[in-house]
Amino acid sequence: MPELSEIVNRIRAEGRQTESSREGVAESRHDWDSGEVLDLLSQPLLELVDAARAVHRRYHENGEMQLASLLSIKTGACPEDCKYCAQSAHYAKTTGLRRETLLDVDDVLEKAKRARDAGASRFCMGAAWREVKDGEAFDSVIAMVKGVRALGMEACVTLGMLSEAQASRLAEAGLTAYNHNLDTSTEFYGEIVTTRTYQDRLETLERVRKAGIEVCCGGIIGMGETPADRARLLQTLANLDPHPESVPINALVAVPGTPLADRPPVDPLDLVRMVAAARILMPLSRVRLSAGRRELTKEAQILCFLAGANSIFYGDKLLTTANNDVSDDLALIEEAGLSVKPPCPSR
Ligand code: SAM
Ligand code: DTB
Ligand code: SF4
Repeated sequence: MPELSEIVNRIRAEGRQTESSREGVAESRHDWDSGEVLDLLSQPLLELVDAARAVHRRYHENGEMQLASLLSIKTGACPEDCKYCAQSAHYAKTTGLRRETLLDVDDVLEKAKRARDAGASRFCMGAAWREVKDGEAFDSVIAMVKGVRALGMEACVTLGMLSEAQASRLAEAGLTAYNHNLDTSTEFYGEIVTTRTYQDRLETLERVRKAGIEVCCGGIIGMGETPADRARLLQTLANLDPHPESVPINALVAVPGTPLADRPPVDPLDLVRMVAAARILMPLSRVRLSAGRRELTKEAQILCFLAGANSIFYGDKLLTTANNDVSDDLALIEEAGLSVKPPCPSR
């Protein structure tokens, strides 16, 4: 007779599926129609959370929370007109945001090291660019990616649109993931951004995928979209094949001076619904509870974790706005009985 502990260990090992193993996931589909997704989002809350929890336990049994630190490496004066964004040049007069030049590589790596020492396993660098231009600045970003990887962290960048050749250079530098959000539904997109199209976004995502870089793609709620728009965003994400490896779910941070400054706050339970639906639709993806977390109570955050969020932005700043306090975050993770995902040098 085997020891009880052996049996328990064996059951655990059998039940455990790593996030990189994408075989045999019964729930993994890429043919959702928008009605199905809207039905899912509209389920009674506890039933939706229950269903998401079941998927989450099946594929993310280890209760690990990814801590991703975010740094704006190039702030402000962006030529795009995204209505939610503090960094658009179009609203600079009213936001008063100062334009900054690209940070030095050493400065960025020092910040990455500090984030790693505080427990972050991923370092995400954002630039307020419409697209990447070849030259000195992109060479510096390549050096930042190599440096972050050398620290044993996952590296993510979000730099706007990319060419195939630029995606390949990032892949060669060891970039783990590229963040490029679809933000909302294709139908509502034109109300939020007029300087590029949804198709432009999808094409960059294809180039990222083709270069062998993980895709980080999600959206924002609270911009005036309807439940149907939220469903369409989730449908588009879930029908990408393969699914994005990470899916950031942001609640609008209503930045004074932007056209969306006066939007009413998001109902935290709507965030729970988005997280739960994303978990069900993309069982293996890392669902990141992203911007807007500062407005949530501990209880609302824990409900999001229960519904399948297994990543957060960690550090006192997002790009230009404040984020939750790091010691509060660590206390919350401990209180919820979760553990912090260790760095994974092989990725
Ligand atoms: N310029 C690049 C781009 O647009 O892809 C990278 C930086 S951009 C700030 C990254 C993402 O942050 C946006 O796509 C959007 O989803 C999110 N974001 C920006 N401002 C936000 C805000 N005020 N509230 C919530 N999410 C926001
Ligand atoms: C994402 O989905 N959210 C992050 C990251 N990707 C780059 C950005 C949030 C920005 C929040 C507003 C700000 O700090 O300016
Ligand atoms: Fe520029 Fe990105 Fe902000 Fe849009 S979201 S204005 S592209 S920095």
